[in-house]
Amino acid sequence: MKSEIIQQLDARILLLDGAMGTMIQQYKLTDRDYKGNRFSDITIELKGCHDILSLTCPDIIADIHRKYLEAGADIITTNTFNANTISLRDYGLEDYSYEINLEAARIARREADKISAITPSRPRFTAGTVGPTNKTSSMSADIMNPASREVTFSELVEAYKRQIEGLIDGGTDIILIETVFDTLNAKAALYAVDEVAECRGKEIPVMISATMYDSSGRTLSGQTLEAFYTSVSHARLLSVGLNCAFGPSQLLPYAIRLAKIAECRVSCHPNAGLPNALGEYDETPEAFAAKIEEYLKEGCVNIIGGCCGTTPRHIHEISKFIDNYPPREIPERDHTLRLSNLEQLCIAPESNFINIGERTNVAGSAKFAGLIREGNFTEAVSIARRQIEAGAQIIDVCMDDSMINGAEAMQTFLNLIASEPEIARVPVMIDSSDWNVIEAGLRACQGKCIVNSISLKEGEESFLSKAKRIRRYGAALVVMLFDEEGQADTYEKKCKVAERSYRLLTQHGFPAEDIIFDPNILTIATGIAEHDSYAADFINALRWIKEHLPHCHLSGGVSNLSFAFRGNNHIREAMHSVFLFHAIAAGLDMAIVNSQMLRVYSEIEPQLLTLIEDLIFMRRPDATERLIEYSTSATNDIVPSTTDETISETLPVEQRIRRLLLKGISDGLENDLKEAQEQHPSALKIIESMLMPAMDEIGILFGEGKMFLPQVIKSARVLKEAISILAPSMKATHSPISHGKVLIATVRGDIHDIGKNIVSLVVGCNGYEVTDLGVMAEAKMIADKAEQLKPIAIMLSGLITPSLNEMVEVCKELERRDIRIPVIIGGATTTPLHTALKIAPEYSGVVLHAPDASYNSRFLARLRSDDSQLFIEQTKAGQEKLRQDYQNSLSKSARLLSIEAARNKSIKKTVPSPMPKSTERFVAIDFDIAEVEPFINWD
Ligand code: THG
Repeated sequence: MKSEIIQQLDARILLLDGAMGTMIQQYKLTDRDYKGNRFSDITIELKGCHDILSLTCPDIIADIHRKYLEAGADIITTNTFNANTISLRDYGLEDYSYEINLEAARIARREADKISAITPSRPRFTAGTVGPTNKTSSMSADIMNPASREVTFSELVEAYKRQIEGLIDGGTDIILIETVFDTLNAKAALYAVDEVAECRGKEIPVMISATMYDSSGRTLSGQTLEAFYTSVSHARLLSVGLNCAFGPSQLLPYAIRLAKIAECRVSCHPNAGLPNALGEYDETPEAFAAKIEEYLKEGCVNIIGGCCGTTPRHIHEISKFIDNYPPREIPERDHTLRLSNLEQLCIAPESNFINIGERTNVAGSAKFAGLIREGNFTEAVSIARRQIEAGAQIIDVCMDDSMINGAEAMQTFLNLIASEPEIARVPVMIDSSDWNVIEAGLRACQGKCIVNSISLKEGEESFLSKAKRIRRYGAALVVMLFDEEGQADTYEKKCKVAERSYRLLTQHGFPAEDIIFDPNILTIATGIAEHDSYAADFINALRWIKEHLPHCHLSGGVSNLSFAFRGNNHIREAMHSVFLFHAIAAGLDMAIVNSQMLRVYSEIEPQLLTLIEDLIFMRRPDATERLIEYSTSATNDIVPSTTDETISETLPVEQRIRRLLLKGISDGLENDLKEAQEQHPSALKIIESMLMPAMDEIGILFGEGKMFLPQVIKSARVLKEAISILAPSMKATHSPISHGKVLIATVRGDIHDIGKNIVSLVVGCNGYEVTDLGVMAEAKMIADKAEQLKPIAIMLSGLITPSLNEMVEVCKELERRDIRIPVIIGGATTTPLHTALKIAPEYSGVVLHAPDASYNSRFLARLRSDDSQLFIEQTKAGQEKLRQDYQNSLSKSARLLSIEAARNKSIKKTVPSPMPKSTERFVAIDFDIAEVEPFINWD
């Protein structure tokens, strides 16, 4: 049976009330009124402590609720924003938290019930307001000590529990966790709700609502909107939303963004504009309501209302049209594994392989262990940074060591990295076999982490109770394949334990996509015959799990594999790359690796490759001996590992540059480029004939899974460096005349800028004044700049698939502002078809697609020329034809499909592919290549 509130939300958009504070101020209450008789002997001033009024002036609070209900509010919010022990302590009133919440909930309940009785078809609801408190748990208030916190997660949970118990006991229908500026505080509130719900034996519907701080679109604690949603999405939310912040117009783009991703209902209750110099809100009820109507037109909300500065008149204006619009529909769940820290990381079936940095592990790195033991956290933090620079997309943090207080070290380390934006960007994997250390870690992260790990080692009860706690903290988890009898070391046992773990977890409501199985990568080539099958068993188990346990994910700790070759990094790196190559093909989604130490699969000497594959796939009984023999033979000494590689000077300069790029090494780059410039005076020729072909090769290797992201990142960094070395001589050869301005940016959500930078350089050399907005440029920022500069063209760049959508958003924003400047689209995932089908229709100006970097200068020349109008018309006509052809092909294939379906009676269901090879892998790197590739016709 659906609850009454769900039935109502299914049917219509619900109207939330407006501000409590603004209304209270109108009563011009004195300190005496606030204190009433009951608190008259308190010496400290209570004026301004609105929450106490529920005890001392209940009639006024009831009066305000009634006014909002009469204005048409469906949900009224209790007067309890600061009624938690932490905020009340400022007034010495912390002991009254429960009572204040209880009474406030009762007042709201009475008023709502009175009106519901009059309008039974329109039942009214009460939401217990839970504010953020006046302290933050994820940032330090002490500049000198970034690891300190003025409030801890556990203190917040206690405070919130008291408040929520009062609200629930007072009969509140919903808990509204609002004005979230620190997601860790909010997660503590969600944790408290869960505990109270369990204790009271009932479900508590929760609305959660964040506030954005500035136009960067982040919360005060630095999270993007997507990262915020991911961090709280574990709670079975009634709604997620936004409130307070700037006025309704400025909040709308964020509400639209949230509506796209939220798998629950969406709410929004903005301020009545921004406060003026006197701290008052000027937005009139009519003007406010007109802006709110935009939300309803966009179809992006299920609950709407007002925050600071709004009054019953504002709410009444909205009530006039609210029923004309249908509520937003909730999208289907897509089973993507979403993680977060300051940013979001999505792991979908078609995603690239994710690498997790292993170096911040006291058990896996003597250096890191030494630093933690001696308390040198500054250096320890820089190890995390270096891994991320080398391409780690998650970091594994482990403090399990007999000489270290694990829980303390975990907390300190995580607190410290939380204040390093470059590190806190990526999600954390909390690696410990000690439950206390895991909890200490979970209490220190505002993002959605991965717990590494739990298993059936101690039986089902302990396994499930840990999983339940982990869920309450909002994390995903790694399940190691162990059971009561020990480690699953054969293929059959791995499959059996995985299936049992999966069944237990999913039956208890744990989402399958948040389960990451680790089938144990064990050491091979130990000389013990039973160990020979470990690698093959792992790989086969991956395939079985992917096929039989829907939506779960797969991981492993790769460096374990090669312990037998400790001290010989060359062999170890090669083993890891070969193993990963095959494991990824079998379905491995992520792995704990040393991101700085991965070799390129195709660069492994053929002889060594054969020896390793013999070993992994047990192709010969003497595989171990042969590899050992190889590793100790003299010939092998001349091939150094990636860590200390130098490149032979005997190779021709093109070859040397190619190898530097391929291996991501910049030592000697400058000299080699100098030498190349002696042979080819044109810097451009060097880019064309040496750098681009090498990047092309990297793109292909990456596409084939023979290179991993960290390696590609290293190569990209060397390419960048090469370009910056060549740039001065390119600029010098060009005249300083200006052909006009252009604006260029990598769009929001995307940080890739190699292609963009090269285009920027090339276009600059062609005599245009380039304004480069860098990466992650918001639509608003691009439009603002375009209005200000009035450039000849706006160039949008993006590497990843989500950038395609973002480009559409940018064009919509330009359209909204009546800008008509030509837009040029470029980047790997972009195509002429997508441009014609999805982007161009949103914009009245022309949208050009540049298949590679050389097109940009050509387009600009055409746009400046006398026949520019013709060029624009031809482009638009070409795009219209593309759209037509596409429509025709669609209807053709639809017909074919229906014939096929009739023949087969049913269309085959798609099974999860055991080979999660994405086209994005190809495309991703192709972009940089495509964009930087042919500079033909350039000068
Ligand atoms: N599965 C899961 N978690 C794991 C593992 C796993 N966590 C720990 C471990 N295994 C993965 N991490 C490492 C880290 C380092 C090394 C191996 C695995 C390693 N270190 C070098 C050595 O010991 O020779 C470097 C030593 C040094 O620099 O001091 O190999 O399987 N879920």
